[in-house]
Amino acid sequence: MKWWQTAVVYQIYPRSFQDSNGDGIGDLQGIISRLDYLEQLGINAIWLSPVYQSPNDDNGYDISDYEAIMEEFGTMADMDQLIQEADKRHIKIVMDLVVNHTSDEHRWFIEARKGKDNPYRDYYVWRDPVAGDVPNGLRSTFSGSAWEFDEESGQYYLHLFSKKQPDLNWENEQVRQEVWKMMNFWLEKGIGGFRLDVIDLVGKLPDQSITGNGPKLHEYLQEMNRNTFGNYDVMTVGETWGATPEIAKLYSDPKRDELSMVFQFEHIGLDQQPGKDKWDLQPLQVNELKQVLAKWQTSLGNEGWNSLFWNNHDLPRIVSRWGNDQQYHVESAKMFAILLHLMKGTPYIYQGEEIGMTNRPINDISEVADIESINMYAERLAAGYQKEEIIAFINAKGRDNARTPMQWDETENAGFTTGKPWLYVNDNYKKINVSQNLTDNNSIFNCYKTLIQLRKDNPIVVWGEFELVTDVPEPIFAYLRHHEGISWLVVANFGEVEQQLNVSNYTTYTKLLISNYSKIQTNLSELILQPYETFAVQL
Ligand code: TEU
Ligand code: CA
Repeated sequence: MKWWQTAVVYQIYPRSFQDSNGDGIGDLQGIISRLDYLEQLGINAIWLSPVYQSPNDDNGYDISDYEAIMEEFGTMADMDQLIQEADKRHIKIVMDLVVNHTSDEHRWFIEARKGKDNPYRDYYVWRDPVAGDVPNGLRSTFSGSAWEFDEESGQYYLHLFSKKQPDLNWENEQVRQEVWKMMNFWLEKGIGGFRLDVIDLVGKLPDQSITGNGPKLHEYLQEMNRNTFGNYDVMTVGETWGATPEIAKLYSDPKRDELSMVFQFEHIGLDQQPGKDKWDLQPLQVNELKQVLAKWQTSLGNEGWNSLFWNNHDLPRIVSRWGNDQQYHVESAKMFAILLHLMKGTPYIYQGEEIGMTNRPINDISEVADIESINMYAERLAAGYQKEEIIAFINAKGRDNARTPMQWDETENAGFTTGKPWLYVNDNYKKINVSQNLTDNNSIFNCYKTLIQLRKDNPIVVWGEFELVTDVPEPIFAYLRHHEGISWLVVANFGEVEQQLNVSNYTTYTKLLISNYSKIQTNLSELILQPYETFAVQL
């Protein structure tokens, strides 16, 4: 058994969590001041989005020095203090490791750019023009070609994200050595592990237009494990878009000595038109969601470990996306919490999720901060889309939705800052905030807290076998967990109309574990479920 199998992780996006000095930007001292709150919630680890030195073209995911802290966030002394203060509360700090690319302002790239003979040239991916144009059709996730022309040397460099995020050349052994050295610098500080940004891309073969899951990917990860965290009791979670259960086993089978687990995104893409971009939506089919999540729950066995999440800093808020953030705000937020937290795997809570923070719609592109949305807007405008249409895409899927400042209380700027926040605060902060959640026994926060406690107290939550209940109407998501002769049943009504059903011939139960309605179900063979009604019982 590993500590991270029983843990609950909380993701902090530092820029938007808590400002301590009134400059409108969240910082490390701000996080330290909120550790008691996180301890009260009951989480065991914090995944800290990047805090390294960065020109912030992509909010810290463009790193110019891996061993320095972004000035706006504080100092290395603040970082050391955060690790210590978290440790006092039995909370580990998991660092974000962004090593598919650096910033173009990183010393390595500044050198590399000086010319073909520079010793750092080969740290990055350079190619000659083909017929006076880009080497091939590879596209950047942030719109446009993935190749940027460098006038001085007459070559192109590869950037799968922004042009200020040149891709590192992992085939160069020196690059790998530099990365291991940097990782050990952090491990020696006593961190709790790493979340590995777009790690599926590091084995890329750009000439063959292969980006994800390249042939040497797992070789590199085994080398990384041996040279760095393999020697520590830490957790590692890889961000792997496009992973199937078979691929996830390659990463997380304990026998292979790679990672603890991966983030898979199959469920997250279900409302996207197949083969199209993230902006091109289709309605979610609850049956598909059930199938996909059940498949992941049952297919890893002992050859892998699941991560469980609905939200992160790249995704719209789940309560706005697949729930109802108005009439059934509390009910649907709790439904997502209960459904996910009673599954098998390590749950991740994204800041503000535990109080039901919602998307914040915009009216005009001038309100947008995120490079992904800004670039997409320009590209689709040029392609003939209407402004209103593109704004609707951004309101549905834009990353700023999840990045608005944390709503702490009903004072100005939601208690996030005494200055001008770097990104607008959601207008609903007077209603949706931490202080309100802490005073209300039936709050979303208290639902999360109860779920975390259930996980701590009941091995069935961590280890139990998962079984999907299939003989139910489409909007009902029901499953069983089984462990050492005990069974739990979780039932959720994903819809906004009342549902009548009986589940799997059960009539009674022995214990009600959690529910999001105050009226309690007594007879399992005659259930009448209200909109988003969700409960869990021990049979
Ligand atoms: O995200 C990877 C990634 O592919 C995202 O950009 C994703 O495609 C998009 O947001 C879908 O909604 C990671 C980080 O989580 C993200 O914040 C970074 O921008 C990106 O890598 C580059 O480092
Ligand atoms: Ca600040």
